[in-house]
Amino acid sequence: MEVVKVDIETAAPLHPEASILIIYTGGTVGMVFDEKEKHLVPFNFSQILDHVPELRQFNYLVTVLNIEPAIDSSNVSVQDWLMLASLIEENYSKYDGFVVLHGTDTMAYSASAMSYLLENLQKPVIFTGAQVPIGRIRTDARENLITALQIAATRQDGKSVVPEVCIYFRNLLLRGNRSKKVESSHFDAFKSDNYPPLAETGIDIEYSHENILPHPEQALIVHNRMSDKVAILKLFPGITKQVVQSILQAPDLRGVVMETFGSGNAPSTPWFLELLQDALQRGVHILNVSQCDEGRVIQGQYETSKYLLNMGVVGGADITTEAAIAKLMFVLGQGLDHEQTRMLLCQNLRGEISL
Ligand code: ASN
Repeated sequence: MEVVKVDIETAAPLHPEASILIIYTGGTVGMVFDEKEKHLVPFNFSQILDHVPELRQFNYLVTVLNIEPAIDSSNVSVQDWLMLASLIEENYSKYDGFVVLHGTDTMAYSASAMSYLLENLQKPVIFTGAQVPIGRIRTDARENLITALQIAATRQDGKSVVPEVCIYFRNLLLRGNRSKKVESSHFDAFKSDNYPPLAETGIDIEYSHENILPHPEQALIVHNRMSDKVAILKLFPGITKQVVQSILQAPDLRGVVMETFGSGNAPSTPWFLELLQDALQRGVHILNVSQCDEGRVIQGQYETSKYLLNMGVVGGADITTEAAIAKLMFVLGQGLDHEQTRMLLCQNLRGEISL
């Protein structure tokens, strides 16, 4: 993998309003139609002004870091997340804000992962992308990119207005670790059902300051470890012992996001309880996340979740599955003992849950 730097000629003022780093990772946003091959191919980002000539009007200094080869976001890996976090670390003092162009399919996972890796973030890291490639007339890439740049550049009293990892898409600025991709064809691809938007855009960009995380006092800490010894176990009526066993007894497993029903309920069949108990006794952490997009896990509300609480399954409150798996990978990567790991899993680390 290679990182190629391209400086973009915007209005190039002597006194720029802000300096922004765009990191182009891949995804539909950066595609054009290859007439010869008859399929979508990544375009060379040095030509971005041909596709978004409006960038010339900005009083910002804009630099693009192009990740080559571009990543279709279905291929994004833990290594890519760590690389992205270290690129932001290396460039943190040089820029006022960061825009990450990323495929939409796994953007909510990547934004969640980044929220954990970048602790005490004081500057915006805005993920965006597109449903229609930048080279097409009806693309949504242009509007998404332009507004993401404006949000990344917005400051008040010398401080960034949104010191968070966010997703900006269509007309919503959402906290990254509260977001989900909910649409594969319409332009309003992301939702955050359990947390209000941080801003909505129309004629103006209207920030909901009360929903935005406060500026941290401490300096940025960039973490560089995550564990991939994790799994997601999605329950469904009729799930068999073999399926649950194959997940909970996977070699080296350290953590499981268990997607349960309603407010955190699961079957109470003896073989299921025994498999859970066995995994917990082997030190596997189990994080209970609801399959419902709204509401929260309340272990103990029903009999079918009370035993989970008693066994030591961690209630995930209103966390999304995307944020839960990223949190598990992050927390397990920290090399803490069992109890400390469990405590971190219960805590609200980056605004991902309401307690
Ligand atoms: N397959 C693409 C991706 O996630 C979809 C997109 O960006 N709209 O990389």
